[in-house]
Amino acid sequence: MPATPYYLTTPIYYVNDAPHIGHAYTTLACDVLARFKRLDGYDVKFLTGTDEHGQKVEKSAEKAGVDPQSFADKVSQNFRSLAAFMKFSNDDFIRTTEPRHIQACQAMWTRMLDAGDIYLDNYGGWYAVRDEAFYGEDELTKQPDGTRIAPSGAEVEWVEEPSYFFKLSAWEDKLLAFYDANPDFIAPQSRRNEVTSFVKGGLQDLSISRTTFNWGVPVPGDEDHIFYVWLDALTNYISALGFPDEQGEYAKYWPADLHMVGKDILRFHAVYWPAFLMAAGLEPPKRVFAHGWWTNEGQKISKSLGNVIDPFELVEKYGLDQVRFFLLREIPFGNDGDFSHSAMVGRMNSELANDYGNLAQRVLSMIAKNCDGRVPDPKDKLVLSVDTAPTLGAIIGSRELIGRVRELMDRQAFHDALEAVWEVIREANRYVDQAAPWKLKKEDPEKMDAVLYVLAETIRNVTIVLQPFMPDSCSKILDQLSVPTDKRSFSHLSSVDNLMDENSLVPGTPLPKPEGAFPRFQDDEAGAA
Ligand code: ME8
Repeated sequence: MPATPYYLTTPIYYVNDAPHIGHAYTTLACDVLARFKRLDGYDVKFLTGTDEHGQKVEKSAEKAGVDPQSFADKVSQNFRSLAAFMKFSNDDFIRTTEPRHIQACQAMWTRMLDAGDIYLDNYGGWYAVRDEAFYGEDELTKQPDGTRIAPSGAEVEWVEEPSYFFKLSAWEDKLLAFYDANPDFIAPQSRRNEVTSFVKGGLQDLSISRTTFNWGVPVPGDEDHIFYVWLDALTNYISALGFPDEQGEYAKYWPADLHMVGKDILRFHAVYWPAFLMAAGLEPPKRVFAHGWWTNEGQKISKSLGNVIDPFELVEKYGLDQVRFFLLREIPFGNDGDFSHSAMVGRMNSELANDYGNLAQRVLSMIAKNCDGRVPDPKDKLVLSVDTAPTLGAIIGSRELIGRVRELMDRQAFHDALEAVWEVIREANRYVDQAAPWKLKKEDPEKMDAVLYVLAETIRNVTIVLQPFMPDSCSKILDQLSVPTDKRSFSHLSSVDNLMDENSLVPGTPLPKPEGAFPRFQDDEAGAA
């Protein structure tokens, strides 16, 4: 049977600025999920890319004194470098200035036009270049100096120009019916409620073309107009699948299983995008997850405050897997989170170094020292040692783990998935203390072998499950257990009803010299952590 397709996407990032921790966060969440699904046997397509048109990019290019295309080329490259640096496993990287994308946008326009959902009129209203969004008067706050700001804090300006409109108002009931029929379409639940009330409040037709500048996709058949950047940008999710060709990748991967976005751009993905698609006679995506917002030591991250967190610097300071782990472990996915040095070091030292690293290090060193550096042979004591173990849960738990974790990952509950793994890790550490294998060396060496085998198997199972989060460190630990590289997917986890099966560690296999995978972070600032 061919593997089930799974298509997931990040937002495409504006090339007005260098990538920061927020961008890395969204792509990281997708990367972990993509790796997880691959290990679980899916045929995954994971897309990221850059959003290169629009007034915001044009203005940034102007400020930098270069033409928009050269500017986009340069900044887009920074996003690619970040992806490589963070070991993101995206299968494609789309840029909205590519011919494949422009072609898809124009085909999308033609379909919406042919369906009778586009008409020409004049637009007069407020526009925020920073958000590339139109706002109604009632959404704005008037400042003492007479200027207005959007709910996002962005300044707005009055725009008047001829414009094509999309008949969004006609889609209100169909959108509500769609949300009703697809209760998992918007997550988390609180966001779903927000979107539903927004739509129930009434939708206005949406301006979808601009005429006062020209950095955009030309509207087919009317050279005075370019696409409104959001219609252009959203279409990336299908242009990367070869649309308008509806065979091939489009047939295989659309509708997308998941669009991962920040809460700032949920409305575009959960309201405008499904309406555009339905108008064009195409299926809406299956799910949009809006995650929360990171602040830095309690403050909003912004260029003007000078507190932008550079993901490159972060990784140099703490290590790649440590940063990957922290970002998904520290806060329940969906909530806002605060980055602080002490929280980072706290997680590194307690959960990575003390819990997981120490478990692996203790068990592997004992095996190196007491079992001649080979996987110990539990013989017939395996069952006995498990039955008599004070904390039977360690190994049994590790074998059941994937079922729980899979269910949590399908809800993008990364934090809970990691908690489920840590419950087993903590349990395994208690088992080490209680079974005290170092004492058994003299008293009952066979039992010592069985206890160490149980622990090594627990580490193998837990580490296979953790690979998507910390690929390098997990690979290092699996190397130390001599697990062959083609035996590291979820189908190689041991089964619950058989403590030793064809996937389990093979007694007698020589193991390399153990090395710590998770060093402690030490500095004065972290002393209290
Ligand atoms: O909105 N915390 O691009 P963008 C968490 N081009 N996530 C953050 C963040 C923070 N402090 N800051 C940014 C755009 N993000 C459009 C998208 S998609 C068809 C077009 C993340 O460069 C978060 O995912 O402004 C947010 O939604 C995205 O970056 C915005 O990136």
